[in-house]
Amino acid sequence: MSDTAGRKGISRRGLLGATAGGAAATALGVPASAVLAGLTGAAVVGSATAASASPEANLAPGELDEYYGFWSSGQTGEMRILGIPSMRELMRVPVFNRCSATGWGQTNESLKILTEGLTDKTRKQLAADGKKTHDNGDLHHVHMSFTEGEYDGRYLFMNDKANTRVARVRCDVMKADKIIEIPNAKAIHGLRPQKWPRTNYVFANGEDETPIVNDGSVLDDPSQYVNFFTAVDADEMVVAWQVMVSGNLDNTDADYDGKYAFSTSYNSEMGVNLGDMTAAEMDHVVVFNIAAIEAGIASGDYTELNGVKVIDGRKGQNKTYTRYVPIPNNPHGCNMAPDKIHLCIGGKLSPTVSVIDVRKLDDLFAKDIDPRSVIVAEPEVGLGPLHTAFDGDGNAFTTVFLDSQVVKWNIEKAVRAYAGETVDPIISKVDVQYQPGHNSTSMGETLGADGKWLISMNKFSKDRFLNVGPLKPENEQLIALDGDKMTVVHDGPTFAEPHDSILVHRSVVNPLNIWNRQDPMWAETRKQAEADGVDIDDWMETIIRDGNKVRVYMSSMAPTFSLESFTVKEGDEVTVIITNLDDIDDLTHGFCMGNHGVAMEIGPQATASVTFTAANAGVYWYYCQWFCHALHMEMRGRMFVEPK
Ligand code: K7E
Ligand code: CUA
Ligand code: CA
Repeated sequence: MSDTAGRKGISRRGLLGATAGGAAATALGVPASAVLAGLTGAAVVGSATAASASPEANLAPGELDEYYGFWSSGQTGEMRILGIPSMRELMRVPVFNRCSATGWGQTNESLKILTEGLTDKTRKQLAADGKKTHDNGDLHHVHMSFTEGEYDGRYLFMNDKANTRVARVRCDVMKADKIIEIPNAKAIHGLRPQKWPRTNYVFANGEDETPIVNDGSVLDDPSQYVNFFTAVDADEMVVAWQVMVSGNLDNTDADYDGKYAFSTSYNSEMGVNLGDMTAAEMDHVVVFNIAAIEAGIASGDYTELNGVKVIDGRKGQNKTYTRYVPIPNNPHGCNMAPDKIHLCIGGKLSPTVSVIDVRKLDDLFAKDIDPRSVIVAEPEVGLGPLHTAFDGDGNAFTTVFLDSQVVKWNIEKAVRAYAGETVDPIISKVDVQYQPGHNSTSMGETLGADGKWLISMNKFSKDRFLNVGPLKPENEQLIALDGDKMTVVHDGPTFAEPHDSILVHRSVVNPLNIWNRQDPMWAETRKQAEADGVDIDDWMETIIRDGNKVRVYMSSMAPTFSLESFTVKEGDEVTVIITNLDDIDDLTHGFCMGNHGVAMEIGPQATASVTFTAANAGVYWYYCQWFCHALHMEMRGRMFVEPK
C-alpha cells in the first residue's frame, strides 16, 4: 500500500511550496492554478448568471431563510448563526471569547459558566496573570445534538483548540450553558456528537502530544508523549472517559449505529517538527470500539489520571478497544456518510479520499483481519483533499485545497472502481475562491441529508473583495446543487475564521423570544437575592451593604432604570444586579458603568449581574447601551462614590 501512496502522493516539497514556504508562493498567495481557476470562475459565474441559475438563493427583504447555519469562528472564539440561503449573518454567540456587547466573560452569570469547568492547574495559570478565565479561544467545530441520526434541536457542542475546552450552547436561548476544560489532553480539535441512539457522548480529539504525566519530569522526550481521545457525557458535561492513543488526533466522527467513533491522525510518527510529521507515507485512522471501552471502564481496566478514567488504546496494547487503519498521507477530514456505511477520510498529502465500510469493522475487532481490508474505495479527487460533505443520493463533495475546487463524486462508483471496474466516480468539479477547508451540505451530516445547498469555506479571498489592508477577510461561498451541476451563487467575506458550519433546517430549531424567569442562567444570583430578602422577579430598588461589598438591585423597564442613582464608598466591591422587566420581543436593555470597563446585556425577562470595584471617589454615570426606546439616551443614572 505504501507503494500506491507514494505513487499517488503529493511530494512534501510540493505542499510546502504551495502553502507555506517559497518566495514565489508567498508572493502569489495561492498557486498559479488556483489563480487561473479563480479568474475563470469569476468570468463565467457573474452574479447575474448565478442569480438566474438558482433564483431561490435570493430572498426578498423580510423573507425568512429555510436553514439555520451554525458557524464556528476559529480564532475569534465565538459561534455565529447565519441564514441559508441568504448568507445573512443573524447572530454572534460569544463562547470562549470576551464580548463587549453582551458582557460575556464579565457578568457573574457568564463567569460562572466560564470558570466552573477549569482544572486547578489552569486556575493557577490564570491567577498568575490576575485573571479568572481565558479570554480567547479557537473554535473550529460546531455540531448539534442528535437523536437517532437526526438533529434534535437541543444543544450545539463546540471545541476550543487554544485552551483545550468543550462548550455546549443551549438552542432555546442560544447561549452557552456549560464550558469544560478537558484534563490530560492538549488542544481539543476534532469534535463530534454521537449520532445513535442519541448524543450520550461528545467525542473530542486531543491534537497536541505531551508526556502522560505532564508535570515537568519529562520534557524533550517525545517517546514518552501520548494523545488522548475524550468522550464527554453530553447531558452532564463531564468527562466520561478517555482513551490514550498512539499518534496525534485531528478530526473525528461517529457512525450511525452507535458502535464506533473514528479519528484521523496526521502525526502517527509522533514527530515534533514538520519533517518528522510528514515522514511516513501512511498515517492512520483510529477506530474506537465504544461498547468495548465502556466494558473496560466497568471492569476496572483503566488508570485514573487527573480524575479521569483512562483506557490504554495505544498501538500494540489491548486490541479490543482500538484499531489502527493505515491511511495515506497526513489525512485530515473524517466524515460519515448518511448511507450509514461509508466513512470518508480526506488524504491531504495524498490526492485520495479513503473510504471505510463500517460494516467491516466488527470483523476488524473480532477476527483481526488486515486493517486495510476495511477500505472499499480510494478515489483520486484532486490535490489536497480535506473535508467531505454529502447529499442524500449517495454522492460526496470533497474540498481540494491545492486545486481550489469542490469535487462531486459518487460513492458507489468509487467502490466499484476500487474493485477493478472501469468506471469514473468523479461527477463534476467547481472552482472556489480560494483554497477551501471545510464544506457543508444542507442537513448533510444527518440521515436527513437533502442535497440542496453546499457551503465552501475558503481560507483566502485575495482579489475577490475591496482591499482592506494586509489582513484580508476569508470567503465562504454558497453553491447551489442542481442535478450534477454545482453553481457558486454567493460570495461572502467573513472575519476570522469561518472554519466549519452545519446547515440545519429551520423546523428543527425553535428558540424562545423572551427568557423564562426561572431560567437556571441566574440561579446563583437568585439564591443571593433570596438571602438578601430581594425578589428579583419584581421591581427592585434595594441596596445591600455587606462589609465592603455592596449589592445594588435594580430593574429596567424602557426607558428607565429603577434606580436613578446609588451611593457606595471608595474601594467598595460593587455588584449591580438587574432584572429586565420588559416582556416584549426584542426589547433588550444594557448596563454600562462609565469609565469602569463594565457593560452587559439584559434580555427581555432576564436577570444579569456584574461586579467591579469603585476605586475612585466621584460621580459616574451608568447608561443603557442597547438601543431600546426613543428615550434610550435618557436611560441613565449616577453612581456616587464617596471618599473614604
Ligand atoms: Cu476542521 Cu482546519 Cu480545525 Cu479542516 S480542521 S480545514
Ligand atoms: Cu434601555 Cu437602551
Ligand atoms: Ca504523518
